[in-house]
Amino acid sequence: MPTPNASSRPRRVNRLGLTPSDYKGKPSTLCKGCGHDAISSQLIRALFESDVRPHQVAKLSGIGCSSKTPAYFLNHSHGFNAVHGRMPSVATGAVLANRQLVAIGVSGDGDTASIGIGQFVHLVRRNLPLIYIVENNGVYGLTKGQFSATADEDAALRSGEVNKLPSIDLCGMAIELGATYVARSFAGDPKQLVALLRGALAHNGTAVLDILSPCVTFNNHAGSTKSYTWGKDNEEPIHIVDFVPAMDEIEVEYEEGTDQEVQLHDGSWVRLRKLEREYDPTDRRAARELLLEADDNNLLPDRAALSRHQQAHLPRQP
Ligand SMILES: Cc1ncc(C[n+]2csc(CCOP(=O)(O)OP(=O)(O)O)c2C)c(N)n1
Ligand code: SF4
Ligand SMILES: [Mg+2]
Repeated sequence: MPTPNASSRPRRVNRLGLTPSDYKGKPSTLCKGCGHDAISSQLIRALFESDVRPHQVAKLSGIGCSSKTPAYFLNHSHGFNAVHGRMPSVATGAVLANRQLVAIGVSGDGDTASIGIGQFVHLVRRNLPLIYIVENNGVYGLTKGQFSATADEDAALRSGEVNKLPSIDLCGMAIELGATYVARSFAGDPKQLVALLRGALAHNGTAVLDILSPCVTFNNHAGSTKSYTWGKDNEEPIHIVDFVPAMDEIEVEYEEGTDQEVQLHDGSWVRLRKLEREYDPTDRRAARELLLEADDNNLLPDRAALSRHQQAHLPRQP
């Protein structure tokens, strides 16, 4: 059987008719393998899958490698790169000035837990509608890898220097401050990350996402507690996270003996036929004839299309 080539494959579009490429940004200038780039990729996916209108998004950040990342997703949106640790004030102004904005703040552990801690605290306390992403690598990546305030006690730098200060747990702090959506994830867990980002996009209030995001240049070695290996070895999911968007129930009303086409939430169509009142449900032969007639009239689902749909949507068998 001939396999469809790339050009004959249908373009993947969301409910706005946009493709994943419409959610991309400029090429990244970060180190190859940096956790921050993995987070940007999952943001692109989550925004596409949640049908977010790019022009309604405001991307806000401070200073750091993490704070550079808004340039690497959503080319067609608004953006403001604030002073180090001051993203929350700029975000507060933006969401108060325009209530329609989808505000996404991207920060680092230095930007949030060190210089910006006061701003973070007040933003969370106010529960402003903003997705607050902390790309947490335990170091100041941009200024060559000094410990930040989220570095774990006894974690070591590559140079051998050991952190003797207790770390600040941003999730614990956000919960203490009354935050309404708090999650911790890992840049190396795309499935969990997309679900959490989609949940954050649907949330009304501050959504704090503390994401372990390894710095491959300064903090990805054996003594680090923010490396890819550490993340993989110590990830203990509390839940299997998934996101199911809230949709209105679809209702139809039509006459007996007639057809009705109904559009589903994913944009696809289904044709319904209501049988006539005189139809006898105990007559096996009549039932088979009805199905054959429907098949002759191309009213049954196209088997090839159904099989393609199942392959694309059903979970793989173990
Ligand atoms: C007021 C001010 N103080 C210090 C700096 C220097 N500086 C730039 S980025 C940075 C830390 C960035 O660390 P983090 O927020 O964790 O981001 P990362 O680079 O690790 O992603 C520092 C201290 C600055 N730009 N401005
Ligand atoms: S220095 Fe670290 S945080 Fe910065 S881009 Fe490189 S790997 Fe990423
Ligand atoms: Mg950092």
